[in-house]
Amino acid sequence: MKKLRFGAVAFVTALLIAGCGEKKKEEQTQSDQSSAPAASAPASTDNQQAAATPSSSGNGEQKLNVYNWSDYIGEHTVEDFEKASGIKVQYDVYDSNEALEAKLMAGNTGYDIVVPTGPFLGRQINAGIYQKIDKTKLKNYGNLDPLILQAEAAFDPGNNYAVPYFWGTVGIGINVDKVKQRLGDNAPVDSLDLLLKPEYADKLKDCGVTMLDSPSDIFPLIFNYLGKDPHTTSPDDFAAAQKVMQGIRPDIKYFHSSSYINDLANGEVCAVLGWSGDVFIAASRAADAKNGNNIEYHIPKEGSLLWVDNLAIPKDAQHVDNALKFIDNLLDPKVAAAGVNFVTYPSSVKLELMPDVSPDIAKNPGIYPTDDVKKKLFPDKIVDAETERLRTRTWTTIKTGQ
Ligand code: N2P
Repeated sequence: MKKLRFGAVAFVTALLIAGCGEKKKEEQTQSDQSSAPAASAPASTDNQQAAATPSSSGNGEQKLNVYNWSDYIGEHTVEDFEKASGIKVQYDVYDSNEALEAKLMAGNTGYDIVVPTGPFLGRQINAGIYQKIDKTKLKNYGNLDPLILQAEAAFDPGNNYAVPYFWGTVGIGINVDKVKQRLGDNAPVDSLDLLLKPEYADKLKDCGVTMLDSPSDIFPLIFNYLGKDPHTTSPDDFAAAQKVMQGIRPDIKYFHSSSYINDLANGEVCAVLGWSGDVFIAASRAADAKNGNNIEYHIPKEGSLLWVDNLAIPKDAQHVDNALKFIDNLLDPKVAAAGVNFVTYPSSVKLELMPDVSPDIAKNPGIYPTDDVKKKLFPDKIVDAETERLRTRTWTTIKTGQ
């Protein structure tokens, strides 16, 4: 398989110390956490969240407006922080870097904290939309894994503008019984063949195949699968990826980046290309519901993308001190461990500082990949504007089934 480039080696090496499993959690209802006042700027929520317009008035206000990925924080983290700090948190969620970026570039979001993935963070830093993090106000900063900091420095030189949060991989989530019923016991469940080859995908169509609606996650995987540089910018390579996707497009029930969690848990879909922790959340929900759906996650044997999401403070944030308090709280080992146990993503806080992380999670190679698996992972990379346009155009063509 592929040539790991420079950064990749450093990045993967960087994460060799991290370790991880499977979990038990109740369904997250972050919408319940957002209470939200009224006022000026922000925004709405992109998904299932009740829209609200948080206030973003002046300094000293006991408020904080957070915009995070859905299913991406400990069950009680927000309410515990509110109780301890007296700060009222307006908490909204999204499930797409592209959607977040569009909002951020338009400006005046009213948000004090957002959580972009590495390459998006890098591009947004270059666009000048973030303020530097005052690390002197983060007493827990030293808890961060230095190798993850080093990896994120590829996007944020000096780690000046962001604090790494959770990280993970892109992989295959399956309903074991439904897939094996259709493809037999030797189904290639750890290979992208399962989803990208019509001979398999056609047979899974009736039980539901889905993919992330995230070109920045899917294209690198397909390029890598095809033996190309995961971050190729070649139009011919995009055409080749498009051809692969068009071959299985009729088998895809939908492209969406959060609905698949519950659909997988409930047996509405049987094979997904999704994010690691999200598939484990689906597994936990199915187990909690005792609905007989046995969900597994597999990092593709062909290799996968290892990504890191980062906490950042927009330049026009109105509650910077509160944002720093919230970020510092997320870096507290107990809070971070509760987050890991609930969302089943590895934290950027050093694992050895979090004895509260469930051993099932810490030892689960689908969550904390083993050293061998890490060798197959490659890092994210910023794409140039022209490639971004090509990527978006190709993705739209694929999704619309043209
Ligand atoms: C959380 C998904 C976050 C992963 N549900 C995207 N980087």
